[in-house]
Amino acid sequence: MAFKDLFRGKFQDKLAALFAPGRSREEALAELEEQLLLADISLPVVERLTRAVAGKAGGGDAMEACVEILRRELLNLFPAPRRPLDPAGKNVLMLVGVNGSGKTTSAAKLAHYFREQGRRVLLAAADTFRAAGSTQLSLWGEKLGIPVVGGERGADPGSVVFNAMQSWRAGDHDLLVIDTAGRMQSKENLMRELEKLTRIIAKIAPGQPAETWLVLDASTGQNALVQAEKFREFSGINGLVLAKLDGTAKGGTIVSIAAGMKLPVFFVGTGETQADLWEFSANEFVSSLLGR
Ligand SMILES: Nc1nc2c(ncn2[C@@H]2O[C@H](COP(=O)(O)OP(=O)(O)OP(=O)(O)O)[C@@H](O)[C@H]2O)c(=O)[nH]1
Ligand SMILES: [Mg+2]
Repeated sequence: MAFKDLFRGKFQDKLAALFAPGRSREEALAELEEQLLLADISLPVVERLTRAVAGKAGGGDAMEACVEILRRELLNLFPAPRRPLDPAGKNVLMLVGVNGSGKTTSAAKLAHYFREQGRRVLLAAADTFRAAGSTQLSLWGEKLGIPVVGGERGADPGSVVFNAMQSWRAGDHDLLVIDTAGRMQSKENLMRELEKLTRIIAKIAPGQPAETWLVLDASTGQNALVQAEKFREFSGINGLVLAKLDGTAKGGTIVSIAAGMKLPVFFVGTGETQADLWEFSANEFVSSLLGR
């Protein structure tokens, strides 16, 4: 499924009915508020959006005017875009997140994506916690023809990261993509482990990881903000990957996170194969949400 088609026919049909002729202004605004909340946009953001639209609702061509105000306000919520990973540089990208959010799949997809862009990519399977954690990424590596540094189950993830950093530094790779074990943001000891991984990386290569991205399941809803805050505290995340966007009508999570955390969304995942990864564009996303 193409990224721009993800939300087609979901939110915008409701939007069309909202400002139909004959509706009262109060009715339309109350319903807009409800629809935005149902799309999983957080209450403060919804209030801000409806306030902006409130000035315009009612009257003949109100619909178009409202949509344009909504578009402008939604776009304003996103932080200014930044290009991740200087193509000429030698970089480390680490993926973190709660259990099952889509890290391993995203690591494989991203490795594939950047390899297609001409980068020489190395993968590190630093999930030694789950029995299948390292195997899963190794299988991806075989399928994609990308080397993977792994470790035995129960091994110290720090040692996997250390080994991968050595290969990356010594070898022909310019991008190291590190997959980490899933962890609940409330588990302090596991969060400390992440802090340790970051320290190991920075010690070997100051300034790295250049990117640490939180992989979020797109259907997470408001808990995403809590996750983002904790992972930022322990691993200094500076970007987001939104996985499983194909399984949800609730793209609103993206809006809430963007507004709340001021974190750029770099990629979205829309399926289980390496092709199901899209570079995120706030413009395309908002157009898709509004259906125009
Ligand atoms: N439909 C869909 N499924 C996805 C997507 N990304 C991942 N999945 C599936 O979601 C499940 C979990 O994905 P993983 O990549 O293993 O998640 P993880 O974060 O590595 O999980 P842990 O390592 O256990 O924390 C798998 O069955 C994936 O195939 C996506 O964008 N769309
Ligand atoms: Mg995993």
